[in-house]
Amino acid sequence: MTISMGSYHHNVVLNAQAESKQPNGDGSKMKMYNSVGPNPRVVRMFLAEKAVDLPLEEVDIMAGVNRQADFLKINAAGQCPALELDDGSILCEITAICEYLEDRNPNPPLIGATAEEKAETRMWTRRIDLNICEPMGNGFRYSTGLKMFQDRVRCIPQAADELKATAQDGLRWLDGEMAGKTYVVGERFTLADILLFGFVDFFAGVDQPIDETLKNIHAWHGRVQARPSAEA
Ligand SMILES: N[C@@H](CCC(=O)N[C@@H](CS)C(=O)NCC(=O)O)C(=O)O
Repeated sequence: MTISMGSYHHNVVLNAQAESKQPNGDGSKMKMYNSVGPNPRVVRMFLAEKAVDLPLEEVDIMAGVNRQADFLKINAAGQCPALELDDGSILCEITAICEYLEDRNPNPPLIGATAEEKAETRMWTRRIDLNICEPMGNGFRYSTGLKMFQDRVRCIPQAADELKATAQDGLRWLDGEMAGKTYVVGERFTLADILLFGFVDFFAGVDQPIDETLKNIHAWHGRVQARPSAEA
């Protein structure tokens, strides 16, 4: 693929405890268009948990390269990450990418090993995405991130505070649901944890700290932060 975006290549951090493997068998040409921000990190963490070694090509989203014609040919939505498959086709949207990676690399299961486990993980992932990640991300775009996003997407600055409060409502509800659990679905570490961690960890460092009264979320955050994949 001939795109010019001042990019360079490096490989995702691996889970040191697991044996490194290629995503798609020997000779795979799969790679991921990567950037700063919570969305690519979710996929990098997912890969690290599975000890899958994948080349990353950096895209400078701060400079808006992702919104220019060359990158729009890769992802028409103009966002990162994007996964390029062996046949050159492109897969976008982080939960869809993780689903694909799980299908290609079932172990360790991060979505589930049975129909019931998979459905449970998808249920929590969807709740977290809709009730926490989306309002959190838009709350940021419409306030702290306004300068970066105002010429890229429709921004609604007057909604920012309410969106941030909505995300906090979602976190408070989840905090209650997490009582007595190690991870979001119980004892299994899953995509739901990785998604939540990617967003909460990023936005806590920007403009949406985790309320100190959310003890279960804080304890969970510490457990996930301690996993080697959190370095991805
Ligand atoms: N729904 C998308 C969201 C992707 C997204 O918002 N990525 C951010 C980086 S964390 C991005 O590309 N931001 C730059 C922009 O939107 O211009 C997904 O699931 O992959």
